Amino acid sequence: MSTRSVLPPAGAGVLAAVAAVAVGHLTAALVAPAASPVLAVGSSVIDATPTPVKERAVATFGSSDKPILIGSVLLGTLALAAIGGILAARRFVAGAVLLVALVAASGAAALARPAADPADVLPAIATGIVALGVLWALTHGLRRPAGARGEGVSRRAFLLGSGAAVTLAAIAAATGEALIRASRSIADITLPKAAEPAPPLPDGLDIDGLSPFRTPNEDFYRVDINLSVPVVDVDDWTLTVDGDVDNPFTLTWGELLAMDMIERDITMTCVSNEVGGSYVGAARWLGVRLTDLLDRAGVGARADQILSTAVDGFTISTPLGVATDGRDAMVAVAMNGEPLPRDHGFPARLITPGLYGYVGATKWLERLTLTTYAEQDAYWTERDWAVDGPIKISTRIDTPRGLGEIDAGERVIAGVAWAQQRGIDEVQVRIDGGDWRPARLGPAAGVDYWRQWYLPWDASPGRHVVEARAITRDGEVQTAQRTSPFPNGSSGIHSIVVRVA
Ligand SMILES: Nc1nc2c(c(=O)[nH]1)N[C@H]1C(S)=C(S)[C@@H](COP(=O)(O)O)O[C@H]1N2
Ligand SMILES: [Mo]
Repeated sequence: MSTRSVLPPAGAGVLAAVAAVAVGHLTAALVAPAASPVLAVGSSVIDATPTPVKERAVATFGSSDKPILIGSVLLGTLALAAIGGILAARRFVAGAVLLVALVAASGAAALARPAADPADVLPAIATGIVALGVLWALTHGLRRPAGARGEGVSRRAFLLGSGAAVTLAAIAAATGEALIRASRSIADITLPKAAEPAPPLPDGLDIDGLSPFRTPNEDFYRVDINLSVPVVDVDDWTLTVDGDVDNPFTLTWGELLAMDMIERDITMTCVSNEVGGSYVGAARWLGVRLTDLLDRAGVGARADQILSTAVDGFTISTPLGVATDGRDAMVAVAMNGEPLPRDHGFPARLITPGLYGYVGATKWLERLTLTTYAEQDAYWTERDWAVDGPIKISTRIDTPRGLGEIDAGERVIAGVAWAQQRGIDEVQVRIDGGDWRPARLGPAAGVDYWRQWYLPWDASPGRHVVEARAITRDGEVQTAQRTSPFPNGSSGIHSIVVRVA
């Protein structure tokens, strides 16, 4: 075989490997970054390397030991893939077997990692499919039809195919890398201990169909204007407090984490939540008390709002007087014991108990500017939403489901009620317009947290109207009044119709 006839197939093998490794990297970014083919092989090389050799390598290469290792694995792979390409040009199966063996090695390496799970083999599978597909296309698939002038793959088809493979590789690798960088920074975070921990959350009621007392992060409602969630690397992130302050300052992620942390159980709600709706969730938040940050900056006399800005430029304004009236407003970094999920504002967000999210819960926070309403508008206030959004007293019937059908007999009506900053003192239930009867309450976890409730019900066949309302600790009885969700939140008696068979 001449050099000329060897080079294109060798190149085909290399391109197949590059595209495949890139797609494997992207797949790994989605399942388990460490299962990325080259990284997985690299890690098992590290694991298999005797400690003295490792130490030698570190001594020789210093902190570039990892890039050098990864580079060597990649070069070795490409060399073998080139041989695979040459073999494949003669007999496709021969080359394919070599590539599959390489891919299998990466899959085995991924699965051999401590804490590996079966899904970690997916990057290897994706790698294998792309490797074989590109190899086939460049060595056989693009061949001229039998009988056409010339033979083999035309130069033009080969170049087009190669271009496509390189483009695929570049896009997949870049996307995968961006995802991994961000997810790695979340996984690596060690949360500080709270200087002011919350008491243990009491065991809530465990009733079929009733919201759990604490909403798991993955079930927490998400409301924002973002099509794609900002991906923030904490190494590039800072929090600035500026505007009408004596000492504007900027904190790095590490500096923020070094501040005293408070831990609080707070129920959040969206102003767009309709009576009975699902835009409400209850979580344990860990963060820096907002007033600690403001005191450090020294707020000037003119400011009447805190304008907070997210990394994507979105803004929220929070009334300064409300945020600093003694409630536990904070810049939160953790939710239910984990760093904030990206959907919920990683790495830091504002939480203002008692205010709807649009005026107090800025996600992906990066700046707090002390200013005035006269001077500056935020995203929603510009759109004429109320500047102050205190959460209204609310009750929701979780079970039975509205418009649902249940069997007659001993049933339970159950739900949640919240009136942040005020607390729930009583929940009452009324069936078919009869008397309001007190429901039994679940445990309390402070005025900012919702309360579960339930009432046993001997359900008779037929169609029934079930209503629930709450009474706050300061004696306000929820009324049937139902205001429009915009601009300042709906409140009203949750009323459902149930068919009992
Ligand atoms: N950066 C940013 N923060 C935001 C929003 C947004 O669109 N962008 N939406 C707000 C609204 S309207 C609500 S109700 C809460 C919702 O927070 P969650 O998605 O974590 O439940 O976030 C608030 N913070
Ligand atoms: Mo909201």
